[in-house]
Amino acid sequence: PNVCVVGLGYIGLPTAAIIARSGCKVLGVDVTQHVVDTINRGEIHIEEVDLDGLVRGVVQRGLLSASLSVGASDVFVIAVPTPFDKDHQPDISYVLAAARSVAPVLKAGDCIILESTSPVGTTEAIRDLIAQMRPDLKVPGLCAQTPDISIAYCPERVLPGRILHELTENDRSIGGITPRCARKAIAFYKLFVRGQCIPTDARSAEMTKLVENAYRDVNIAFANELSIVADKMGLDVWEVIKLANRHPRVNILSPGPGVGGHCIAVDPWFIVASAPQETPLIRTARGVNDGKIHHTIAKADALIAAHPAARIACLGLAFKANIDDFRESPARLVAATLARKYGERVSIVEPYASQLPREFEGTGAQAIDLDEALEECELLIVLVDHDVFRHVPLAERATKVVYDTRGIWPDQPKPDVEAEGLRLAS
Ligand code: SAJ
Repeated sequence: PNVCVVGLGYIGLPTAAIIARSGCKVLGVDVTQHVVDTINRGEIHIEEVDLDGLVRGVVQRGLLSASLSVGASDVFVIAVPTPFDKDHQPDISYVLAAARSVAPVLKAGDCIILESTSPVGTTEAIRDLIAQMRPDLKVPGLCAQTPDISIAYCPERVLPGRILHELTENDRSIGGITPRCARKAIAFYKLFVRGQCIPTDARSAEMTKLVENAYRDVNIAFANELSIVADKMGLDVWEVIKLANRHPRVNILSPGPGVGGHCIAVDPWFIVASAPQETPLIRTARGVNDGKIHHTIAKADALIAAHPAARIACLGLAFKANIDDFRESPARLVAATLARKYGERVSIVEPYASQLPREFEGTGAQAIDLDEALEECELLIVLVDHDVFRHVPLAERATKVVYDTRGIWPDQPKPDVEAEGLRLAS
């Protein structure tokens, strides 16, 4: 089939490239001219392992091209952002705009697939929009006869840094507006997915996606709460978690400076927005994870106060290990707050950034490399578990004062809790 992928971001572009690699002719659509031009040159505007070579190859072979406007196709994949507003209400306007752009070129036999994380009911909203804009087409679920088109929801569930691998290997839930729609969508995904494609209805698939990320958020919140309790008790949370996880049915996740990224900190709110009274746990988990950022700052403050002459290195700005994605990053927030407070005493080490983000301008904080930090700074605050940090041998950090929010250096000599001011911060 000819395929049109609407939205060429972190999900849409890798998806478009993988579909093209399977031999389909793919038109990628984006609202940004720069993105369209970059891809048509065979280059990419985002960082993801191996994506550059893949895109270059499929563009050169004429299988992938980009455009500002949607064209006639057999399958339409929508992968646009679904942000939330300041009251945590989901905003599906980009999804509806994408559907609106697809409607005029639809023909009998076509299939529309939504991949964007969306509140329950969004796929039906697309269906209703198409029915309204194209009264000449029989749409699924609204007519007794065999429909002309298929509409399905198929959430992505790939992990940044492993997107190309997970796009093909992960199982997929494929929710049709009707069972026939699910079968049509599965036939399409089978072209490039090696994992199982499991049919369901659209609303269940929408909820499944939200539940996956809410599950992770709640479990990280448990770990983060434990870390705050352990600080209060003067315990090493990593030691406690390591021991507890030896139980055959316990698997506690890792505490950190908070939860970042564009999914886990966002998607739980979509469930809360649909059922505000019924979601105390999910809402509390969000609060615990956001609160962990402030706990981290307070604990760093206490440590810095206890070492008034120490030069401070913040290790990492990314929202998680080994990626160059700094959006919605708790590490970045903590580091920027410390930079504002302590100015020139603060240095930032981020091997994945070519320059410091704007909010560091004028603070006096400097970007330095890891070697400089190990030579010049007495106080190290580990904010991201990048492998390059993890691999620093004990000999190079044994004499440092360390606040390791990620637990990457279990062999670090334990600080004297009272003397370092750690207990004060809890
Ligand atoms: N984090 C912790 N402790 C942990 C695990 C993660 O603090 O034990 C933090 C990370 O440091 C990061 C945040 O959570 O700040 C999120 O990182 P992540 O690796 O858990 O997830 P994402 O946001 O990169 O990708 C998630 C994945 N969802 C699940 O694992 C359930 C991915 O499969 C989804 O496709 C993606 O969200 C998405 O697009 O929804």
